[in-house]
Amino acid sequence: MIQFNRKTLLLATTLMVVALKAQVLPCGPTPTENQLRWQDMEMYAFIHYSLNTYTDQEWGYGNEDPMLFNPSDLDCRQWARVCKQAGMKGIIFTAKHHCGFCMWPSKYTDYSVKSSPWKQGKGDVVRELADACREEGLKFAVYLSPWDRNHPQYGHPEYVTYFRNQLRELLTEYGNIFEVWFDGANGGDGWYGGANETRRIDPKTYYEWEETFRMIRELQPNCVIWNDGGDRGDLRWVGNEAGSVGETNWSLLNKEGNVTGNMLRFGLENGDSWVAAETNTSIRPGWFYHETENENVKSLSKLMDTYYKSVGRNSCLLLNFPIAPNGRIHPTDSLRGIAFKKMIDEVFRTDLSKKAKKNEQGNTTLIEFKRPTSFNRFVAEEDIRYGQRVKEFSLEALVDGQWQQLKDELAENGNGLTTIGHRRIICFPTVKATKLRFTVTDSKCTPIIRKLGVYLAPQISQDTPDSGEKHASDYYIFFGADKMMFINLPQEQTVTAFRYLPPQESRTGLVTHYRISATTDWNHWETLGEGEFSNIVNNPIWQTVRCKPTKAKVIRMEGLRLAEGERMGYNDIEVKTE
Ligand code: FUL
Repeated sequence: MIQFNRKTLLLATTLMVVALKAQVLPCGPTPTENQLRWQDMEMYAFIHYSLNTYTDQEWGYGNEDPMLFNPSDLDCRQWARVCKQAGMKGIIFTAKHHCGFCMWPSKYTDYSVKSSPWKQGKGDVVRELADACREEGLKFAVYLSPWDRNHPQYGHPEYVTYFRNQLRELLTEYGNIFEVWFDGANGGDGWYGGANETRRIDPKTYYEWEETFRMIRELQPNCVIWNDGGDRGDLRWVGNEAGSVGETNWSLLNKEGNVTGNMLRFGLENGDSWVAAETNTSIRPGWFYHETENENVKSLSKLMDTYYKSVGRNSCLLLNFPIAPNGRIHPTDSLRGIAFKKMIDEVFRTDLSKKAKKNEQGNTTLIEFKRPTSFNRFVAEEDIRYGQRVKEFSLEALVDGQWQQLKDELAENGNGLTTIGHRRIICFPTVKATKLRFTVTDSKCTPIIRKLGVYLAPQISQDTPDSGEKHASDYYIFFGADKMMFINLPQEQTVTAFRYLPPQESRTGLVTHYRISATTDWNHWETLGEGEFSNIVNNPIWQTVRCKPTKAKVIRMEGLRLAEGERMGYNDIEVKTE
């Protein structure tokens, strides 16, 4: 194993670089310069903001009125400042979400900020944010939804030209773009210029990605491509929006062929292409702002858990901050984001191995502390320029003269001591040890470890309750049919909202399209709401259907469409009353 020596760091680094250049051959696929630069960013922000912010939706249908876009206090500098202080190195902005509304005055459509009252139609949110990012020293990137529920020609070849024209605007008029994000979501139905119909496309062929990728490489040669569902981009999704990639995480996939859920989560050990994992999640349950979620901003512990399960697992973290209707990041979110960064700094302030003696023999490094030392975090990094090599390692601490095997307490599978890549952080209960032994037990080629570190993370003693929601329903719930359930309230009440938490373990029984009705006499039913639970498959969080205050004794929920299976399911139900 080759390890950099801190005492002769400069000399060693120079020699090492020379030596590596001279002798070290790449082991399997290696990252491009763009992928390396991207991986070093480690954390950057997502910002979701669109007409959805004003309609309290996650997915707009495409017919929402641009007049709704009229923030009183839109301040992109506030977004950039918050993101910077939260440790984010850049911002990816939803220039266009699935509803098709453009946050910049695109030449190619009127469905944009130019048809809104905000700044008398003269505003450009993309411009303001790109400028604010540059002022704060942040990088800037765009999310351009391929699915467009507004566009009349969506599903036809003309739309692909439109999509590329828009992309060209974004890639040529707003300076350097570090990433483009092409979401794979496509629920089929939409407004489509008034057609109000379902349009099915094949994401692999319809968008003709090859040509689009060529254009991106030409216009923004330093940009990385995130693409879900079409041609393989530079980065991959991790298969969930909950904020964790697998503890085993290879930055590899095959160029051709289908990508399964397991491949997204763990990568592919013998994949032929470098496709690193980007972990995306929101600081709140939803991607867009909903007032009902103000109490559910992720706790500090949850954010730290997310950090360990993303950056600490050879991935980058893309953390979303939704914009509130006034045009700013809500104070709870900004304070939590900043606390998150402070906590990361606190945990990794002092590398306890720096004052210890490091001894290397073959694939083993022995760290000898001067005196018994308490620690609970271990960090290892490979020099991924030469490929990802380590398959498995062991970690042992000498406590009171006895060697103890350490393991990753956050691992979902096994002991978690598998791949390393750009950075692996292992969390375990505090041990007080005199020695720590790290051994690479299996690797593809000779491991190149560029850094090892040992830390003592403080306990988070005072924390806000987790973003977990209460499971408090004591209603009597029963099924009238496979796709129809009844909720019997203890007494007649005035209902203002209905909430549904879908099954959490699988997609079976998960309701994507619903109708909710209420009755006081089992005879006359009043519809409280009907529609789609957008993005419920990828992000199975609580769904809220608000309604005009309605008297009810029994509520009926119909599962008009299920993600999978024949019988609707639920994890919890809540009814809000006056
Ligand atoms: C998903 C989209 O459907 C969501 O609305 C959100 O933009 C998220 C980041 O990706 O798949």
